[in-house]
Amino acid sequence: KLDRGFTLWFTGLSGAGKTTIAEIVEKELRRRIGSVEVLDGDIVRTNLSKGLGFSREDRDTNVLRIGFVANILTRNGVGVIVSAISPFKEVRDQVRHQIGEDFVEIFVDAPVEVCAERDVKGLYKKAYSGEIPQFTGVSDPYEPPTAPELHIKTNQEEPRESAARVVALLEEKGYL
Ligand code: GGZ
Repeated sequence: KLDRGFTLWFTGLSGAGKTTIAEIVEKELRRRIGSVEVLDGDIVRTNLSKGLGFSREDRDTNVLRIGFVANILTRNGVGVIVSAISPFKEVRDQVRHQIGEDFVEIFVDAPVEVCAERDVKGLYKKAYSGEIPQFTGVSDPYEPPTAPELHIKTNQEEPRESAARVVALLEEKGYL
């Protein structure tokens, strides 16, 4: 069991690799600690944030809801893994402030060209054609973190290496 909870907050473009890395980290954490919860933006949008769109206001609402739940869980000794684009710095910092020192921000960074090249779900094609408006990195802003606890460049290392660096950081911080 954990003495202290934490929130690992993965931020970055669609297709940068947030969910892939988060899934590997989740497996490792489940092996090592009792209580782990995952909050993925894509999934939260089908329940807690159902009906929200992609305006700045709706994205901020979505991110604050995720932050609210993450905070409650963190205070109760859970290891929380969030993966959400969370493109706006101001609201990410608001969540950081709420959760305090147990907030661990991880910038999952890949150039938009690389994400568009991967185009796992075919969303970039639709974004560039205009079929999907307000698409982050294409027709909507992404504000990178200025001082993340970890900066991962997914076009320069494998998901397993990235996940190992996340776990090492948690060890360093005394969570594991
Ligand atoms: C960005 C979009 C958009 C637009 C649909 N912009 O990579 P995905 O596909 O599977 O996950 C993305 C998800 C974005 O949800 P988040 O909750 O992470 O976003 S935010 O933090 O900004 O609230 C993407 C898909 O939905 N998607 N339309 N216009 N991503």
